[in-house]
Amino acid sequence: MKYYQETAECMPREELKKLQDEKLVKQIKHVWEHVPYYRKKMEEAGVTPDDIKGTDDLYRLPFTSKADLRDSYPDGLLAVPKSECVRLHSTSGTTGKRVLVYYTRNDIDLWEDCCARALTAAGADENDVCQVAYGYGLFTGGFGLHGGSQKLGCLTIPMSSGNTDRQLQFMADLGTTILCCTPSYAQYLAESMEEKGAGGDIHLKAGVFGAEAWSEEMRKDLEKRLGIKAFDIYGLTELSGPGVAYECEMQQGMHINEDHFYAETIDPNTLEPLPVGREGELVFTSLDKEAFPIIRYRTRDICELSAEPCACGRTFLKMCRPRGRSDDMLIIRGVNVFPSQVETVLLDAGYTSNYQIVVDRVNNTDTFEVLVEMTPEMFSDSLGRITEMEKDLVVRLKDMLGIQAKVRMVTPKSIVRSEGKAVRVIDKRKY
Ligand code: DLL
Repeated sequence: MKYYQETAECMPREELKKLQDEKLVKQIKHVWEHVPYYRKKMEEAGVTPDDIKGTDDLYRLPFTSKADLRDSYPDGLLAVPKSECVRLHSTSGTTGKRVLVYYTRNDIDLWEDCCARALTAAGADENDVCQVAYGYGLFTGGFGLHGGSQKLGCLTIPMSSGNTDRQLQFMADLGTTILCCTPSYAQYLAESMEEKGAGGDIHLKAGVFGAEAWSEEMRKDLEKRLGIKAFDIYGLTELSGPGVAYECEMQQGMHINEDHFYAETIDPNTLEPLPVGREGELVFTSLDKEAFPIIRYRTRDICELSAEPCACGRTFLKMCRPRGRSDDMLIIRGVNVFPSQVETVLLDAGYTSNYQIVVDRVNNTDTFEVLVEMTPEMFSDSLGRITEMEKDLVVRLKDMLGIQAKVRMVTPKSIVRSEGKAVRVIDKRKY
């Protein structure tokens, strides 16, 4: 546990607060002096750096939204000369213009430190072989975990995502002990491993899975099928990437790297800060980023924070698994539906997380269909039972969501597998 003891993770909370206050004061001065966009927003809100003495004054600062970041494309929020930057990553841009995020050498160091902490919390050390099967490239997953793993001294295998046969081959031949990828890709790897009967040659001990919402039921499923302990890791490009928060061996929420990121939850409608323990939208402020500092960034992720002391000894606040993004939330016939709720129902009923939600609007009414893939065993003894299975799921989904879904069983392997973030929702409605 050498790495973990050398970091701020177990700092007494009063000391941590002092550190956060000091860092915040500096960070605000930094953006005021170097990012005209932030300075203008602060001036409009009637705030100057002198008003910010610590995190208790944070509520006075304006929020930053994804739209602010997009408007500043390609480098409007850059706080240092480009010559001091050594890396760039970007969001996927599926819902609009990409957001470009820049890093100085220190920013990379800070980020890798966060990821090294996450791997340590999952039980990794220099004796481990860590296979990084998140995508490498503009996406932050691959490079983030890669840097953390290398910093920790693990033998790091930069596999990137895809080429599933080679992933399994390397796990067996190189004795991989830690697997890092999205939970949906882990599920695909587990499925392929079972099909090939390769389980006997693979000796994983832990998985560090994140980048998308996944449920407790999916954790249990992955742990059983891969013979591992599965740990959650959270992060977003705008803050640097993975490692903003991570699970420890207690597996009861993710510790936030609070010496680098200050977390708040707000009511997404009134924008008022909420007390710790109340569910709301997560908002983050970076405390020591150089190239791309970010102030009160609205993540759209809905979750709650917890100050319960953790048996692992870490003093950092924890966040629960995000229920999903507020912009992933579907409103179907006036009811809020998170894909993660559908997943929970399916896994509880013995299905896998290979499903797809299709929403449309016919005659001014929303239609809500869930395509559920049968496992090969279910398929072989499903003769005459399909209607029964569908009816059972309709009842279970109604219990969970409060609305009626149409359920359609589909044959094994008919839902496209994902090597990165899974696409679970097809919303055909025209707004
Ligand atoms: O997904 C960074 C990352 C890479 C995190 C690898 C963990 C592991 P983005 O592509 O910018 O960055 O997407 C960020 O993904 O706002 C959440 O909605 C979602 N997300 C990330 N981690 C989790 C998680 C990376 N553990 C967005 N659980 C975030 C649920 C997650 N959602």
